[in-house]
Amino acid sequence: MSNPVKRIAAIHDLSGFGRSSLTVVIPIVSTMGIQVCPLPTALLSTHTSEFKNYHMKDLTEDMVGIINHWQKLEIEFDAIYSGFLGSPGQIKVVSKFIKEFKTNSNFVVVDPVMGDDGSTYATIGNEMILGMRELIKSANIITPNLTEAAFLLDEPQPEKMDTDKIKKWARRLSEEGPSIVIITSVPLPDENEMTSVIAYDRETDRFWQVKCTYIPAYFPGTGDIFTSVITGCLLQGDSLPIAMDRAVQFVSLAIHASYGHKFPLREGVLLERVLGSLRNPVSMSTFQLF
Ligand code: PXL
Repeated sequence: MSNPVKRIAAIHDLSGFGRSSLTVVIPIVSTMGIQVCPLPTALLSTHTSEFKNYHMKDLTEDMVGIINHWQKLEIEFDAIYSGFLGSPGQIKVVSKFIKEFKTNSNFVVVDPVMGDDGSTYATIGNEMILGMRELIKSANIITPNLTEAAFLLDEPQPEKMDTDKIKKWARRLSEEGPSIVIITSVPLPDENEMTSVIAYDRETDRFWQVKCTYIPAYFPGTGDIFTSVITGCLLQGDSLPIAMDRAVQFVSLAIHASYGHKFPLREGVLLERVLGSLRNPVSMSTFQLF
């Protein structure tokens, strides 16, 4: 019997303040009509970007207890979606969870949350990077930003990106396991005011690109917002390029709705002001074959 509404397991931290991870994943995926079952990886007072002296508790042991109970209940998920992980040891727990809950009819999205803008987040060391390189092997879809793609491929952080190089990177990441690789924050060589998202779909051997205006403001949590919308769209039956378009448009809308206000960027985008737009049908798309 299929679930009356689609259901995902969401493996992310719960950061109380700052609009990232579970505090954005749950409202976004729920608004898109999909049930979210959180498997929290860590409990934090805030996310780790631009906040100091935050409280953090690793929840690896609790994860094992939750997974054991879910197995006894024989819960089935339509997708498994992981993001920020609390410690290297936890990556093994997540891999085991994926092995046990992956079926022929669901899919696994791994957002290899490790850093942005050329550097890692405060809690991400070399062991976490090595662990993420392993974890992406069990994913169907991965959504690194350009910084994370470089860490996954053990490449130096790029200053510039050309079409050939980004295509090679996406193919190489796909060879590790995921059949769909979506890379965000890819600069465009000749267009300074624009940025882009590119995707490679191994089954069709096609590349897709969505361009958008670059806004010079770093709001933490936008990567989580992006991948939450992608996951929701694919579960709703959208094609990959339409899912990319909707995710780019939603993140852009959230940033635009926030940018003109005067509040610290570290508090994240004003998600609550734009969440309802996820219920609108797709009315515009700008994707291109690439
Ligand atoms: O948005 C990614 C993210 C998730 N979780 C925690 C973070 C960050 C980014 O800073 O610190 C705890």
